[in-house]
Amino acid sequence: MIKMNKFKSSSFVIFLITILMLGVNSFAQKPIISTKFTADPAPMVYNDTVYLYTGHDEDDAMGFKMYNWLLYTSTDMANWTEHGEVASLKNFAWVPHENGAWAAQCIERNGKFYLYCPMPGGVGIGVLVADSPYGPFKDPIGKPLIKNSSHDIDPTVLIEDDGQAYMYWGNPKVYYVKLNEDMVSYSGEIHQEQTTPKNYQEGPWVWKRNDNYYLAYASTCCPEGIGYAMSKSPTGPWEYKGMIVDASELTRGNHPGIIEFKGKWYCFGHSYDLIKLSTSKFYERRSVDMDEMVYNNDGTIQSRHYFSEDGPQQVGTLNPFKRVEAETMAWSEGVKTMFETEWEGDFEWARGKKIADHRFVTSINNGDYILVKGVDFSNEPKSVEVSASSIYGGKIEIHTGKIDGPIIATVDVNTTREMGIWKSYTAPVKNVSGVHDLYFVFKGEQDLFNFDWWMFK
Ligand code: FUB
Repeated sequence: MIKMNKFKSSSFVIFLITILMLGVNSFAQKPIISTKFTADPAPMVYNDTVYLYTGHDEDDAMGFKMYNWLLYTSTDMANWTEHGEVASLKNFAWVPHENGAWAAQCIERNGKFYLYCPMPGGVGIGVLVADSPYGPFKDPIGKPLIKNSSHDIDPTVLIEDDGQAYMYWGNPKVYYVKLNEDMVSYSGEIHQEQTTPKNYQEGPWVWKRNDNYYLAYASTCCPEGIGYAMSKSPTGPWEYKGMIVDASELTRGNHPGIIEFKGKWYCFGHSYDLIKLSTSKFYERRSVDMDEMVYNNDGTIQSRHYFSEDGPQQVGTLNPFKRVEAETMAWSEGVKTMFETEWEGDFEWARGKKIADHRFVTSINNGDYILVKGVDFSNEPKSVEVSASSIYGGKIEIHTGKIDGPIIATVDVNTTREMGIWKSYTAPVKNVSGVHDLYFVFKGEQDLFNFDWWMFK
C-alpha cells in the first residue's frame, strides 16, 4: 500500500495516531516468522508441504527496502523452517535497481516452478524458473514478461482445469492476460477488468473451489484488510462479497495468500505485529500472519476481525527423532538466523573442499528462546544431541509446555577451546512422553553460541 494514486493522507494520519496510542506490546498475533521481517506472503502447496515465499523487509527499513524473496516451509502449519533467500533483483540482469522486490508468487507446472516477480515504478513483472521449489531460480527470457504500465505489480496466477493459465495483477485496477503453456510468455491482449471489484487496492490472489472463482485482494484504504469477490468465470465479472479479514487499526497495507492444505483452508496476510513488540514507531517492517479460513455452505467465506493470537491448530506433530533444524520454529525471541558455508581452511585463498552448508540460529543471548510446537514423544528419548558452534558458551535448557515449564534436558555448550567449531553436544533426557511444545531457552551471558540442529535419541 501507500503508493501510486490511492494514498489518502488523512486516513493515514488517523492510523498513525492509533498506532502510536496502541504502543509497544499491543500486538494481536504472534506472526509466523519471528527472526526476520516478512511481507507479501505467497504460499504454495506441493507434495504435502507448504512452501511460503515472502517478501523481505530489511531490519533497518524505514520505507520499502526490499532486495530479495525468502522461502519458509511447513508440514504442520505451526512450525516453519527457514530456507533463506531464493531469489533477488540480481536474478534479473535488466533490472536497474537493487531495491523493489515486491509481492511475488510461485506456481508449479509440470515439475517446474515459476516465480513471478514484480518491480515497482514501471520496471515490470519478471519471471524466474527452477526445477525445485528451493531454486536455484533463473530468468529464462532476459526481459520483463509484462511491461504494460506503471501499475504492473502484484502478479497472481491461476491454471484452469483445461490447462489455460491466467495471470492477474495491478494497482489500483485488476489486469489479466492468458499465459502460454510455457508459462513464460503470453498470447492475446492484456485486459483491464471492466469490473475491478469494490474496494480493490492491490495484491490480487485468484483461486478456484468447486465451480466458483475467487479473487481476494488488499481491500479498502487505509488501513487495508483482505476483501474478496466471486465469479463463475476466471475472467469475471467479479462480484464483491465482503471481507475475509477486516481492515483494522492493526494493519496498514496487506496482501492475501490463500491455500488449501490437508483439507483445511488458510488465509495469510501481513501486519506490523512483530515490529510493534519493540517500538511504537512506524517503519515499513512487516510480518506475515496466517489463520484458518472457513467457507459457508453457499461458497462465501466467513469473515474474521483479525488473525487469532495462537494461529490455526497444528496439523499433525513434529518428529524429534529426526534431525530438526534449529531454524524450525513456531516463535522465538531475541534470536536471528544466518547462513554460512564451512570450508576446510580458514582463508579464502587457502580454501580446500566445502565441508557443509549451515543455516543456523545466531545472536543468542541469555534468556532468548525458540518455541517448537507439538513435539511427539510417543517413544521416550534417553538423550538429546545438538550441533552448535560455541562463542562464549552457555547452556540450552529444554522446557516443556511453557518457557518456565519442567526442564527435560540441559545441554552444556561451553567449550572455549573449540570456539567457532561446529560440534555436537549431548545431554541425558528426563522422563518425557506424549506430545509437548518445547522451549529451547538459552542461558549464559551474551553471544553464547550458534545453534544448527537438534535431535532426540
Ligand atoms: O511489499 C511491497 C508492496 O506493498 C506490495 O507489492 C504490495 O502488495 C504491498 O504489500
